Amino acid sequence: MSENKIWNSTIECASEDYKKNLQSERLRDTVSRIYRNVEFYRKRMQEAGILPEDIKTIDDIVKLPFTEKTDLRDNYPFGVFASPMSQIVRIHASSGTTGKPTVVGRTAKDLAIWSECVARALTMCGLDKNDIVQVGYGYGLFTGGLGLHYGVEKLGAAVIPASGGNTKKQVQLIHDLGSTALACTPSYALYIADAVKDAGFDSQKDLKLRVGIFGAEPWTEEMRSDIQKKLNITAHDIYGLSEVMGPGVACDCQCQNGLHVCEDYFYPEIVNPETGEPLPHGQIGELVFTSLGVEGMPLIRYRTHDLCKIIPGKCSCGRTTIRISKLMGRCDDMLIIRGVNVFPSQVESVLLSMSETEPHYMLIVDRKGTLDTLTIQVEVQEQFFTDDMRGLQNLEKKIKANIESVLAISVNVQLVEPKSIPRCEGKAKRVIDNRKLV
Ligand code: DLL
Repeated sequence: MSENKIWNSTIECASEDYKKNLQSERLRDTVSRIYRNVEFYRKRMQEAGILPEDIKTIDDIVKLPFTEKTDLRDNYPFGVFASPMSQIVRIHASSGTTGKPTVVGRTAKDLAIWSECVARALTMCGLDKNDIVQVGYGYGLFTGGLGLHYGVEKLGAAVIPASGGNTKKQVQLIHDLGSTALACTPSYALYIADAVKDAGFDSQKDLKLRVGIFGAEPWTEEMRSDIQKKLNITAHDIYGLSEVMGPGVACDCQCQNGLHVCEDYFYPEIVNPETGEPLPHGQIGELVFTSLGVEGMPLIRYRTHDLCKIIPGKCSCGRTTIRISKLMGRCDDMLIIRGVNVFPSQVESVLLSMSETEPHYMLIVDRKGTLDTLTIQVEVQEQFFTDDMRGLQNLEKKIKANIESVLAISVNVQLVEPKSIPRCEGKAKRVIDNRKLV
């Protein structure tokens, strides 16, 4: 295993005592800041009968109430800001698929924290100031582009602010400018890998790419192997959410065994998604974050709705920061079909384990009478999509059997032509749930 450097070993390799003291001090400051400056939080704490003085150490965090995305929407746009507008220097917003967007505000200090966290992440990925990092995340209200951008500059590497889209141009830039790293969503990385092939390039011989920094959507280990093979790179997983900061809250190191959390700024907990009860390390549940040291919009016990577990034990890279497992999807991504829990990632794993299929798929859920049906559209590899109807029927049966054995419900499989499922330049859309329209 290659020896990657560590960006900030004082923090990333700190002892438990050091971390706990720092987290406790920052939690006390954060709680008194929001109590003073944010009416929403003051009311919430009063309702729960808690005063800032009740929070003495990080272990007291469980006394504090949760914050939900709906709380941010109810206080739209600036109601949970803890700094006056004169100190806010950046505003981002998440795409409001259901109604109003969620708006976040950052001070200059917050932006410095963000760049620090992304620089740590990029160092985990084995990058340094000699690298050329092409950022293919969208620039704009979405935090992906600008978040990565300033982290690359902080690292001292060269950033190519390509933004999302214009895929042919992305390939040309990777080739002509010798980009050594690509940051984008994993689904877009696959799209780019196809475009590299279509442009007649061999990723091993013609490109200098060696690292991928992929996140913003769930992806499986099988997808990671596929991208690594197709682009001849090491693919890293970067996690974050705009409400809490943006990309860089956590990232995996060369061990690719869990994502190290910047826990000096974002304290993670895992709770039972139904009851909110804290769960012990090693158990899967909903990830919850509390900001520590953030000024503009600190969040207290923010329910991410993302599912994962905390990985117990130390990582062999030398960092002592807590690790979360690869994200398993969102509580609200989970489809319940005829009473059975189904995650799109389960289908992705099956498709990637088969040589005839592509990892491009769409889950379509319908309700016929009282019965839910799940149809999975699957792209077949070019060489298998022939006029041989019998061959295609057999392949369809094989895919259906493989998926049914994993999901434990019956499904319809529809083979579709190569490249017919819409590609995404940002986050992929994998589910159409027509039941919601009924
Ligand atoms: O997606 C921030 C980001 C940008 C992260 C670029 C990584 C890279 P939002 O648009 O607010 O922010 O979406 C946050 O995306 O709650 C997860 O459900 C999902 N997500 C983000 N990273 C990962 C990941 C950005 N590595 C939501 N694996 C989160 C799985 C992820 N899901």
